[in-house]
Amino acid sequence: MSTLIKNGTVIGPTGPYAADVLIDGETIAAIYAPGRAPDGPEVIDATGKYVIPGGVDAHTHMQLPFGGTAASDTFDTGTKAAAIGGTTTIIDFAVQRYGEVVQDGLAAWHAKAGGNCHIDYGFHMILGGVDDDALKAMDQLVGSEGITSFKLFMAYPGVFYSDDGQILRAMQKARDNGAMIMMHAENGPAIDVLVKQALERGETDPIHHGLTRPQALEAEATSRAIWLASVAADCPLYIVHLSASKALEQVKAARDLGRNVFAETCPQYLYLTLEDQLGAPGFEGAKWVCSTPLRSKHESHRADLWQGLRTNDLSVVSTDHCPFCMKDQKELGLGDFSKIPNGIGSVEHRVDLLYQGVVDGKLSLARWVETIATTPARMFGMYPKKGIIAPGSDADIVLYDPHGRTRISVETHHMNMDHSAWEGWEIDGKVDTVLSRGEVIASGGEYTGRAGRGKYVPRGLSDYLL
Ligand code: DUC
Ligand code: ZN
Ligand code: ZN
Ligand code: ZN
Repeated sequence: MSTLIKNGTVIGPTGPYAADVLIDGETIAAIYAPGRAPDGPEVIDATGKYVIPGGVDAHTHMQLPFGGTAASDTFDTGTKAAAIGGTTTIIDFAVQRYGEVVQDGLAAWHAKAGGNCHIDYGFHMILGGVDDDALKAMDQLVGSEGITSFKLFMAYPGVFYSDDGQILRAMQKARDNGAMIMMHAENGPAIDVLVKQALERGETDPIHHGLTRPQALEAEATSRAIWLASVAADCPLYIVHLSASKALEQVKAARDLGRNVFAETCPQYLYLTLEDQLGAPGFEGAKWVCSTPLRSKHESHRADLWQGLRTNDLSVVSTDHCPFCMKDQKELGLGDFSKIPNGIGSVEHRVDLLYQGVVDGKLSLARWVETIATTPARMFGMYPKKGIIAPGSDADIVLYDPHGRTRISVETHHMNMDHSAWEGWEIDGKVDTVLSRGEVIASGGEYTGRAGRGKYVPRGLSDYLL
């Protein structure tokens, strides 16, 4: 079956251009100058709309077991919400727990996601214990499982933490097999000292989560990860959820030296602040507990992050979607902020929130599409199947209405959360129609997809390998 998306403005890597996009089955067949396409196919009229590649969210945690509970979105609820918000591919994180065989961890995540996703998905692998077996498993995952990126944690001692020796060994292996190392860069042992001291002083409410995770400990870990990667012959390194100016300075300095270092940020760090959390009554601040934490509005973090997106020192915007309800989940940390499960859910809103950056003059249209779709696809070996409107690519396409408005609220969102970190926000722009592999799965606010239609995407090596 073929479909023609007509009269729209396609946003490509070099900017906007008027074109008609012909879809044949699951892929894009051709791009025509306006009005030049042959008659025949069913037409979707995109007059007044931007035609952009479906969003690629390279960092989500559906149903992640964490903090004595599990992230509240399943692969079903979370990928449906993503789809409605214009994201047509996610890369979630399979987890190897301490002491577990890496491949067993991966199999568990395939079991959770398989048959339940509304959109296509891939996996990164979190290594919970770098040893000889895990290093061998890295080769196998890169070689035959389509998993070409491995996340390590410098934070969370006793949960996910790797020490510097383990990190170096994993980096050396990644240098050999072409994989990307993704780093949660916060100095966990130092944070744990600050947390213990705060609790001993009776500082138990949610705001102390952020206050015990100062930017120095993000910058130090970022710098250490960059230096360790240099010792591993410049293994490709991707810093996840970068939130702080001084961490960005480390990435920038490395990139200015031509180093193979990349970073992402997330909508929460571009918009929300520690003061939003501080202003919330009682335990409400728990809604904004995530790691890395929100930063103070009195420092230059948000402006610096937007600038980093413009200069490509920040390459990608992903969500780190890791939702927990207040009831029975965030509430685990009543009386002890360190027991609040960490995470904010925004997989449904990333495309819209970043479009607001275009309206506010902080990003060009091309850069918007690059940071939310094209670069994540290229960074993680899904390009050109994903992330671009081009002949041969999957017909994952969003018609975006620049004149629409989006109101974010728990009343209307589709994520399985009993609150929103963005409650009441009204922003410019609106997702109008979403196609995933040629199928219209959302249009005009109506959802028409189904669980199980999303497919696992085995990934290749990063386009950004040196
Ligand atoms: N940060 C979060 O906020 N949640 C899950 C894990 C992480 O690193
Ligand atoms: Zn992390
Ligand atoms: Zn307090
Ligand atoms: Zn994460």
